[in-house]
Amino acid sequence: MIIKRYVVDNMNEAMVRIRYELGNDAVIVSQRKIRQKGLIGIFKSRKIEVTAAADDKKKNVKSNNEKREELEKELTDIKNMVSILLSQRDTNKKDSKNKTKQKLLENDIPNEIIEDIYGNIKLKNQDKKLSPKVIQTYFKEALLDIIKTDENKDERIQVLVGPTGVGKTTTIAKLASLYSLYENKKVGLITIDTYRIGAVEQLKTYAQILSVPFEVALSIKDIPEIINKMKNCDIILIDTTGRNSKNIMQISETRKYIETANADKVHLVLSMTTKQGDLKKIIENYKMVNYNSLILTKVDETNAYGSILSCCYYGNVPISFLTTGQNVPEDIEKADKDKILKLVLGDDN
Ligand SMILES: Nc1nc2c(ncn2[C@@H]2O[C@H](COP(=O)(O)OP(=O)(O)O)[C@@H](O)[C@H]2O)c(=O)[nH]1
Ligand SMILES: [Mg+2]
Repeated sequence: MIIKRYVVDNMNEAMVRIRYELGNDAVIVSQRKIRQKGLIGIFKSRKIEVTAAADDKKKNVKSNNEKREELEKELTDIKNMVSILLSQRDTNKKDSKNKTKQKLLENDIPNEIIEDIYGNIKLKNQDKKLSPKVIQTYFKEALLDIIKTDENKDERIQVLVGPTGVGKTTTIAKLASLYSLYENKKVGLITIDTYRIGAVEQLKTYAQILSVPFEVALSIKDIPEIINKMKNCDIILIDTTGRNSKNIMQISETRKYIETANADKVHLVLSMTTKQGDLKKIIENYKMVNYNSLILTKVDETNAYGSILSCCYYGNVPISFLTTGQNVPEDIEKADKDKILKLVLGDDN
C-alpha cells in the first residue's frame, strides 16, 4: 500500500495528480483545508491537503503496461520514419543516376557506352552500396580509361586514311607545318590521291609554300622508289584518296599502299560532324587497314562532344591530334586526355 499526501489548490488538481501518480484505483483517505505556515501564509489563499492510498502492486503492473504500450508505439513510429527515409534516399539515388545519365545523353554520348560503364561499376563493386558521388568518380575513371591519347613519337612514315572530305589533306598540311616550321624536321609529302580533280594541286601548293619535297604515286609500284627518294626526310606524310567505308575493295587497295609503304603510323581521320551511327560503321570497316591512331577533325563545328568518346570507345586506339578549323597551320592540337574528358562531360562536371 502506498499512502501519499498532496497539498493542492483544489480537488480537481488533486484528482489529476493522484490518478497520474497512483493510478485509477487510488482512494482518497482524507481531505482538509490548510493555511500555509508563517507570515506569508496569511496573504495566500487556502490550500487543500488530500491524502490518497493505492495498492502498491496494481499501480506498478499498470504503469508497466502503460510503459510497454508507449514503447511499442514509439517503436512503430520509428519504424515508419526509417522506412520513409529509406525510400526517400532510394529515389534521390535514382534521381541522381538519371540526372548524370541525362547529362551524358545530352552531350551525345551513346546509351550503349553509358550502360556498359555503369554495368562494369556494378560488377566490380558487387554488394557494395555506392553513393552517387562515388559512382560519378568511378564513371570519370572509366572515361579516362576509354580516352587514350597518343604520345606522338614523330614516327617516320605516317599515312592518313578516312572518308572523303573529313580534312585529310588539310591536316597533312598542318602536320607538315608543325614538323618543319616548329620542330625543324625534314618533311616529305606524298599523295596517292590522283582520283579527285584538284587533289594533287591542293597538296602540291602546301608543299611549295613550305618548300618541302612532294611526290605523286600513280600506282602502288611507285611507292618504294618515291620513299627511297625521300631517304633524307625525317618524316614522310602520305595523303590518300577518301574511301567509302562500305566499299571493301577500295579499302583493301588503301591497305596495300600502307603495307607497301611500310608505314609506322596509320591515322584514321574522322570528322566530328559525322553522325554517330555512321562513325561507328566507318571505324569498324576501316579496321582492315590496321590504323593505330585517330585524328579527329572539325571539333570546332560541334557542341556535342560525345562523338569523341564514341571514336575512342569503338576505335580503341589513341587519339593523336584534334583539328579545330580551316586555318593552316594553327588549327591543330595534340590530344590531351584531361581536356578531352572536360569536353566530353561538359564544362560544369
Ligand atoms: N571547320 C573545319 N573545317 C575543316 C577542318 N579540317 C578541314 N576542314 C575543311 O574541310 C574541307 C575538306 O578538307 P580536305 O582536307 O580537302 O578533306 P579530305 O577530302 O579528307 O582531304 C575543306 O573545306 C577544309 O577546309 C577543321 O578542323 N574544321
Ligand atoms: Mg584530300
